Formats: sequence, structure tokens, C-alpha cells
Amino acid sequence: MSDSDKKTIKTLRRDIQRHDHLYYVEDQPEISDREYDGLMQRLKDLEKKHPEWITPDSPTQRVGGKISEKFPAVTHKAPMLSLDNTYSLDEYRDFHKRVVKGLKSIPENEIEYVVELKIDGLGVTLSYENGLLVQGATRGDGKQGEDITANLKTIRSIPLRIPMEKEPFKFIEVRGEVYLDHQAFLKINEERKAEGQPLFANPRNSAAGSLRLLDPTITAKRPLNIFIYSVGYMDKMSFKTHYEALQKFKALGLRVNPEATLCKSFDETLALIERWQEEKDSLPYEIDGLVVKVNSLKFQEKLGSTTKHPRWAVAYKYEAEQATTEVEDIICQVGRTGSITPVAILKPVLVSGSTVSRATLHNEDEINRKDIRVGDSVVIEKAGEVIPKVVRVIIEPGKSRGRKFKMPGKCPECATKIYRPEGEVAWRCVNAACPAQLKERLLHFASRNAMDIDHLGPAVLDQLVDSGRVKHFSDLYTLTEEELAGLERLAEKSAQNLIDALQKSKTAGLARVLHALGIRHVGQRAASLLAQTFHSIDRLQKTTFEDLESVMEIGPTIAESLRAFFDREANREEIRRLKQSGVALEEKQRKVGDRLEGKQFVLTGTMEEFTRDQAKEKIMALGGRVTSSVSQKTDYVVAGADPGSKFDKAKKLGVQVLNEEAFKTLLEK
Ligand code: 1X8
Repeated sequence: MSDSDKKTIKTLRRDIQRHDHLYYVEDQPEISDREYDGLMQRLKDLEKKHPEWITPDSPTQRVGGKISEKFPAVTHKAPMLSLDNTYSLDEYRDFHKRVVKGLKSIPENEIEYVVELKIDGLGVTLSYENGLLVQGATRGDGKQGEDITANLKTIRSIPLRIPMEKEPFKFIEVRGEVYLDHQAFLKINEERKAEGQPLFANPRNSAAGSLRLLDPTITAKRPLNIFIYSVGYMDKMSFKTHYEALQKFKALGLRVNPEATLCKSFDETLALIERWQEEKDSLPYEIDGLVVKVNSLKFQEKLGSTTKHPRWAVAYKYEAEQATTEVEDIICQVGRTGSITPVAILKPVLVSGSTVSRATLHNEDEINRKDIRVGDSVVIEKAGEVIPKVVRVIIEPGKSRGRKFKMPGKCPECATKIYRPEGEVAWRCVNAACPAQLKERLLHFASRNAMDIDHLGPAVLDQLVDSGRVKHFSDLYTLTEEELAGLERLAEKSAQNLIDALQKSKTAGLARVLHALGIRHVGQRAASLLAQTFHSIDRLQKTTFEDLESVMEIGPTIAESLRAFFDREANREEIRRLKQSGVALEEKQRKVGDRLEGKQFVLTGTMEEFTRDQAKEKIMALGGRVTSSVSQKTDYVVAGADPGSKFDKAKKLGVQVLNEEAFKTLLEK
């Protein structure tokens, strides 16, 4: 008897999976809801009889138990970069020009693009191992996300298993966008209104909120959906083009947006931009533009990425939603670097579903160009998560206006005379000790992605800075519990907690310290690359502009900024003080070894077994460094198939060239 039960269970699972796919992915159901419910009930009954046969990919297992109070962190196998945005055809043409230039030896007519819709939702990853969905995560900050597997499993268009037995890869992480369509969004807000709960501002927030619920049974009730749009990582690369990857996703049962279009030329992409301008509002879900990607994966690799964006893809954004309101005041804010930004205080107004009461005015020239004055009626717009901005003033004939806006002569915080450097748009407060700047810098230093010092908020910092007790980051580490307990609004317990948090932050590690120092252009990713490459702040400090620049992904802007920072005695002094306070300024080198210590590598061409990032990781794990251009200092050039000009240069300079086999031997030696 039970043998036939086993068979029935298998058949039911396969049938339900097929009907899920037909209904949720293909949008072409073959059976009625009632028949479907019948199949599901039979499966549930049989699994109840034989609980030992329940498998994680059974359709009954979509809704699991509650999650403990927090989602575990997940480090992405490859960073989830954001897309560079373009807002006009001119900017968009510049993107194409950069691509053509970056692919110098390739004729323009060989460059294909894929145009896709940019879904306004939440980026996620799905990892399949031997076909089984093993993990789902949010994008998070691009480097680390949250493990939301249980919630993603409730999305019926996400297969719990994909048929990858015949594929050359055993592991694949795909990326996609989770979203709610217009109808689902309106329905959820209607329900929330009825229940007296606060409304979601837009479909994107509502999707994000739903995915971060700790109780998957509630997530399961939200009709979330997904479109898969790229490979994040796979153990064996088996596609030549992005479009091919999309077709493979479809064949595997993953939900791919049907509007993805292969374009044989740049002009074809322009036609699509025009077409979607007209048609985007008739889609059943929100898009905030198009995504255009270079089709060839080889070309993608050639173009590479900056620390923030891939150079082979771009977002084309359509005009954002606009609204009209009134300027009540214009104030000036002092930033971390002393730049002074005028901000409009607005009469609150609803745009794209959220209330807007401030808008950045960017800088003096912007205000003058638009002639924005207190009391004016203005058109504002909000594009996605971008800070709202003032588009233009509505001139009402006959209505008298306020006075023309003038920048204050002095810093609104420290009253130092402000100045506008030649050739720049921003006015600056040059007082390095300006409390407003110092507070912003300290807040950044303590922030979660930097030194992560809990309990060091604006209220505490205001007092410490205003009393003159804290003038540098390092002063934080000489604070005592008694001193802190004496501050307003800080209980004794919090004082102890803050001391503990400061103590803990000393071991945050070099990458975080480099980010926390607030060196211009050195964001999280650059800081982490620098830490991995140089291991200690002393070494970094001694590195020349040329060597900094040759680190892959660093580039001249960051290199110049680092040099400028370390060339200032005041900064070196501060680093000495931090070191004296016990802040760790060295990265422990990974134990794996330092066999390649000091060796410089350059990678070129395509390898069979490694992607570039994988090869780079292996080299760095053994203490070596990877740079982007071949010079006298290069020890090895690793050349895969179809190597580029770096190979020729290596030959010319007499640098040792390794093929993939020799490279593998070197790693394993
Ligand atoms: C973000 C998105 C991408 C796509 C669609 N919607 C998005 N929100 C797509 O590639 N079709 S790609 C992307 C990203 O790389 N940050």
C-alpha cells in the first residue's frame, strides 16, 4: 500500500509544480482553482500519513514557521551593484560612447544590447544547489543582504526546484526583482485602511515590507511576484550572452519578463526607449525606466565595473511623477565635507504615494537658474528613492514674489565666512573644526557600515562637540564612563553601553576604519578592496599614486584622494592617535598563506574554470595582488582564451605569462 502512496505523492508533487508554473509563470492555467485545491488536499493528507516523506521542495512546504527575531546576514558571492542612471537621451548616448570606447578593438556593429524593463521592486538573490532552492536573500547594501528564504518560498512563481540535472553547473545564484502589481498594492492598502493600519507609500515599499515580515504566513497572503533578470554567480559559467542566460532561465521554469528584447544595434535600443515612453503606463506593474545591458558576456567582462556600477549596463529613467506645492522657507545645511546645500522647506504634499516636505536645491547656481524664492509655487518631482527635487517655479502673473535668494555670507553653524572655490558649484565652510561638519563626520564614523558604534547618536555627539570635548575621532576613545554619565539624556547604563561599544569598535578592522575616516570617494567597497590589498594602514600610507591607481577598480579619482589625505600631516597625526588608542589598523592576513606575498598579477582573456573575480580572490587569499595594467612591476600575466593587449605588453616587457593550467599549478603548489 505504502509503495503506491509514495508514487502518488511523487505524481501529485510533480503535477502541482506544473500547475503552479502554468498559473504563476506562464499565466495559462489548465485546471480550475477547485481542481488545484483538490490536488493540494490529497498531497497534504498523504504527507500527514507519512511525515517522514516530506521533502523541502514539496509544494506543501512553501509556508514554514516563524523566523526568530532577526534575519541572518548573507554575504553575496559577487557584489550586487546598482545601475548607473541616465535621465536623457544625451546621457544615454554617452553611455554607448563609453561602451564603444571601452571595447576599442571591437567594431561598433558587433555590439548587441538587451533592453529590459526596470521593475520598481526589491532586488533579491535565489540560490539553487543541485536544483534545490537553498537560499534567498535581499540585496541589502550590495555586499551583504538578509536571509529571507522562508519568505521568498511563499512566492508561488519561485520554483522550489529547477531541473538542472543536465546543466554543466551544479550551483547557480540568480538575481531578480520582487514586486507587487498595481492591483495587489491597492488591495493591500484598502485592507490596511479598513484595519486602521498605516498605508504603504508605494508598491515598492509594500513589497519590501512584505518580504521583511518575520511571520511567513502573512507574507504568503501578499500576492508578491518576481522577475528573474541575471546570474549572480555560478560554479561553471555556461552562457556566452545575457540573452542566452534569460532563455535558459525560462527553460528552467524561472519567471523572466517577456518584454526583454535583443537589439542588434544601439539605434534599435533608442526605438524601444521611445516605445516604452508611450506604453509604460499600461503595464500592470510599476517600472521606473529601462535597463540596457551589453549582450556579450565577454564584452561585459572586458568593460568591467567601477566600485558602484557595472560599465556594461545602464538604467534609462523616465520622467518622475510631479506635484505642485509652495516653498515655505529655504535653509542651508552643512555636510560632512563642509559643503553647504540649500534645502527648500515645502508645504507637505503627496507625490508618488509619499509625503514630501523638503527638497534639495542642490546649489546656488541651481537656485539662480530656476529663480526659486520663498513663497513661490513650485513643481516638485520624486524619482524612485531619489530625494525629491524642485523642477521649476510656477510664475503667477500679477502675484508679487519674495526677494531673490542669496547664499548666506557665513556658515549657518559656526559663522565662519563661507567661500566658493574656483570652478566649483558648492559653497564651503573651510573651518575644519566647524561643529556641524565635525558632527556629520563623527556620525559617519560611528554609523553601522563604518565603525558601528551603537549608542553614539546625534544627541550625545551634539553635547560632546559643543563642549569641545571631542574634536577628532580619536577623542572618542579617551571618553570615560563618568564623563558620559554626566551628559544630559544619557543614563548610567547607556554610558556603560557606549563605552563597551567604543571598546568593541576598536576591532572593527581596517576596511571599516578606512570607510569611517570619510576620505573622499572612498566608499565601503573601495575601503574593503584597499584593506584586502594592503593589509595595513602604514603600507597604504606609503603607497604611491601609481601603485594605488593600478589596483583593480580603484582608479585615479580614489587614488588621488587617498594621496591627498595621507599627505596631510594632521591626518597622519590622527592615525597615530587612533593607533595609540588601540584601534586595529591592520587586517589580519588570511591564514591560507602568504606564498604569493608581494607578487603582482594581471589577468587577461577568459579562463574556463574561473571567472575573473574568482581568480582574483584566489590570488589575494595567498597574499598576492591583482592590478589592471601590465608594467615592469608585474610578476605574472595570467592569460586565458582570447587574451587582449595585456598579453602583447607582457611579451614586450618580458613578464612571465601563465596559461590557465600553469596558473592552477601555481595556486596549488
Ligand atoms: C535592477 C533591476 C534590473 C532589471 C529590472 N529591474 C530592476 N529593478 C533587469 O535587469 N531587467 S537590473 C538591476 C540592477 O542591476 N541593480
